[in-house]
Formats: sequence, C-alpha cells, structure tokens
Amino acid sequence: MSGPVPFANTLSDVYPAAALTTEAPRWNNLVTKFEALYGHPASFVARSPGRVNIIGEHIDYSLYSVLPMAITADALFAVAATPAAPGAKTFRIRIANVEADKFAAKDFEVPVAGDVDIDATQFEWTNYFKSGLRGVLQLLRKKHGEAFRPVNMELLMDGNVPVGGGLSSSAAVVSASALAVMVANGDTSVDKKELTELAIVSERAVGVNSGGMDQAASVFSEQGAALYVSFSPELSARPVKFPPTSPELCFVIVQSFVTSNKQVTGPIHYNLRVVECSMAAAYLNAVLNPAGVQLPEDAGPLGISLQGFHETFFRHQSGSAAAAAQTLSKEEELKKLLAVAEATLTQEEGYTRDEVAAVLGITVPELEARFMSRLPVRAERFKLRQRAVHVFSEALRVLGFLTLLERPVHTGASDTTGFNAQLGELLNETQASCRDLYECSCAELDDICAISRAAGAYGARVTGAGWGGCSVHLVPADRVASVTEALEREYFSKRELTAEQRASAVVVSRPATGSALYYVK
Ligand code: NG1
Ligand code: MG
Repeated sequence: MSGPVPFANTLSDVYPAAALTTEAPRWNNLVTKFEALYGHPASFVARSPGRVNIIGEHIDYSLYSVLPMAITADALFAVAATPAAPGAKTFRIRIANVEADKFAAKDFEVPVAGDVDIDATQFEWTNYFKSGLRGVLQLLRKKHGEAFRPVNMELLMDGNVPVGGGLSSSAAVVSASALAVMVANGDTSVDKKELTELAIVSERAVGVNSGGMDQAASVFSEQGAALYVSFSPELSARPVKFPPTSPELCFVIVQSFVTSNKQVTGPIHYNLRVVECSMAAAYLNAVLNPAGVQLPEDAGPLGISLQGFHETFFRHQSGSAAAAAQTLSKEEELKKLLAVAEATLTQEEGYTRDEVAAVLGITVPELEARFMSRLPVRAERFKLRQRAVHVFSEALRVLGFLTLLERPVHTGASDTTGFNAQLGELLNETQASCRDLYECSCAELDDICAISRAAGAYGARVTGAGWGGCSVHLVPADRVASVTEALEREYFSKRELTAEQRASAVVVSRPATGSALYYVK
C-alpha cells in the first residue's frame, strides 16, 4: 500500500468533519502569518500527524508488526522556495514558528556539498526539522548526484501534537519536514515508503534508537482506520477498519502528565531496552541455532533483531524431519518462541556483561562495542528473559487483535459475543506485560488504567514509549463521560495542572489521515 503522498484539495480531505471548525482558522492563520513574515505567500503546506499506538508496544524495533493510528493533531509547515544563487557554496534556511514567543525564529546557512549541523545534546526546537533536512539532502544527492543544488527555503511551522506526551510529536515534525524539503526541491511525487524510511533513519540521528512505528503511522494512515504496520521482510502498511459497533467504540487518550524525556533517560530506559532485545536475539541465536549461524543484518536500530532470530530459528528447525512435516502459522511460531525463550533465558535476575559475552564467545569490550557504542546505556544486569517474553507475547497479542477486527463474529447491534471485552482484555494484558516484564509503565499510569477500567473502560494501557506520557483506553461511547469523571475525581484533581493541561488531559481520538500536501491557491 505505498504510492505518493496525496495532495489535498480541501481541508475535508485531511481532517474528520468534527475538526474542521478549528482547523480552518488554524490553517488560515498559518498562511496569513507566513505572508506577513516573509513578504510573499507560501506556495504549499506539508502536513504530518501524531499517532497513538493501539497495540504492539516496544516491538517495532524488534521488527514485529504493530497497530497504531494517526490522530488529528499534526505538524504543519508552510513553505516557499527560491533557487540558490548560481555558484553559491551555501543555501539558506529561514524557519519560524507561529508561537513566536516560545520558539524563536532561526536563520542558518547550509553548505551545498556538506552536512547539516545538528547538536543533539542541546534541546533546540529546530533539531527535528534539521534531521529531516539532513536525511532528504543525503537522499537527493544520491538520486541526482553531485550536481544537485538545494534550494533556499522559508518555512513557518504550526505543531499541535503535545510534546513529550507519547503521541509522537517528533515523528510528525520529522516526517512533515522531510516532505517539505523534498517538495521544495522539486520532488513533488513523494513515495510514502521512501518518506517513512527516510524519517525513521533521520530521527535515529537525533539520539534515540527508535523503531519505525511512529513514522509509518504518521505517513501512511488513512481516515477512519487503524494501520497494520510490518517491518519484515520490508516496511509495509495496510489500513484496518473497525467493524461498526453499537454503542460506538472510542479510543480515549489520557495524559498522565508525568514527563519522560527519551533524550535524557535513554541510557536507562528506551535505548537500554533496544540493547536488551538485540542482546536477547544474539543470546538465543548462540544457544539455540547451530554453531556458526549469524543473525541476518536487518533494519533494526542495532542491525540484528528478535525477528531475525525468529526467522533463522525456524529455518534451521525445518531441517529436521519432524519439524519439516508441519508448517506452523505465525501464531504457532510465536507460541513456540515464547516457550523456548522461557526455557533458555532462565535468569530472572538478569545477565551480566560477562555472562552474555561468554555465551556469545566474545570479550566484554567486544560486546560493548557491538551493542552499546552507538548510544550509551547504564546497567549492571540485562533482563533478557523478561524483555524477550514481552516481545514474543506482545507480537502474539497484535495478531490476536487483528484477527478480532478482521473476523468480527458479533452482530453489530449489541456486543453479544464479548467482542469489545476481548479487544479490551488484550489491551489489559499488554499493560500487565509493560508493567511487569518490560518495566516501561509507572505508578501513575497503572493508577490511571485501574481507575478507567473500574469506571467502564474495556481496556486501558500505556501507549508509546512509556515511563510516563500517555495511555490509551477502549471505551464505549456511552461510558466516556463516566470514565472522564472518574479520572478527574481520582487522578487529575490530585495534581497541580494548568488550565491548558486540564483541557488536553482526556481526548477522544478518531483515526485521521496521514501525511498530505496542500498547494496554497
Ligand atoms: P514514542 O516515545 O511514544 O514516540 C517510542 C518509539 C517507537 C516505539 C515506541 C514503543 C521513537 C521516536 N519512537 O515511541 O518507535 O518503539 O516508543 O512502542 O522513539
Ligand atoms: Mg517521539
């Protein structure tokens, strides 16, 4: 399901009807301010949304499929471009934000033949734009050769995905930036797959070993559907519609207002999990596959993944007569892997560097160079068992969820078969696994989920990276009010929140469109 990023003729091509009353003035403000700032109109707007992950948490970087959906909130760039002066050694970027008092305008020159300078150690609001710019320049140079001359650009940004809230404002900004730079440089038919892959790699350049779920959801999503994203054997995505239910099933996004910043806590949280999963893959390969088998180099952030182990394991198994006799379904394979991981990775307390290195037949410095040199991590013990069990079981839950959506047995009129409860139960199991095995929840998120379930949600769990940020809840439309009230009474009223925070604390999210381009008329 690839193809070019679509052009929108009207805003109703982009947003659900309910959002138009707020989006139309927002877009008008953007193009009006652009003209006031730069003295001429913008020529186009590039747009990419945030996302909420429905199910499939912390498995994208192990290359297992996930099921996110785009939200309405997005990053917009109004853009105008002019060719750089002939023979110029640099080109110029002028970038500003509609919230001029919060985000100061920046002007910078970039060498035509050199690289874009990004200081990932400093929080600077234009870093994500710069990472998109850098990725596109590398791609266009590869495509057009050294004769490629980037254009000067003027940009005005308006982003309304809450930052640090688990809704992937970063992927929205990187994807919209990359799209803006491609189109400004004359590449107007931007392939969605190419844009997604570029945005994934670009975002990794700013300090997080991320998987590709956010960028895929931001670029590929279609209105009214969730997106089933696969990373193996290659990136692919397809929309999955929710069957009609009565009352309507809503996805409610609830903020915890506990901030977790991956750039800061990466060494003990997110990046450490990426390292643990890759080490688990190498460990399982060393113990379970025939001697000398190497895991394939793949698109995972560290180049090998649990998915890579999965494939080599069954390839070598099918060599034996007994195994060759039966072909396993994906579900059966994952169940087998779950059992095998539990039987092999027996140390509940985790594994030291010495223990892992010994099994891999390498030295500790070699282990560190292989797994911990790209980004630093801080840990004495690596919980390979818990992480691998989470990944295999979560991959199974994604398949279970997808099967329920695609083969609904309920009647549509009422939930006689427990369809809603089954979907909800999978979300609840994910929460338990994130809390106990992956250790990426936090006390506040656990509370929020419990409060919401007691007030009528079918399922509730942390969404996105976790350790704070937000949660997603499956709630029938007629119980949204009681869930919201319970959260207000038992959680939000006990925290000091600004009026703005209160207003964004609980949001019913309807699946929205992915990346789009709009020509300013
Ligand atoms: P957040 O932090 O919610 O944007 C992160 C990763 C995803 C995925 C989830 C966990 C980035 C940019 N994104 O999402 O790829 O691994 O955590 O499922 O780091
Ligand atoms: Mg992010």
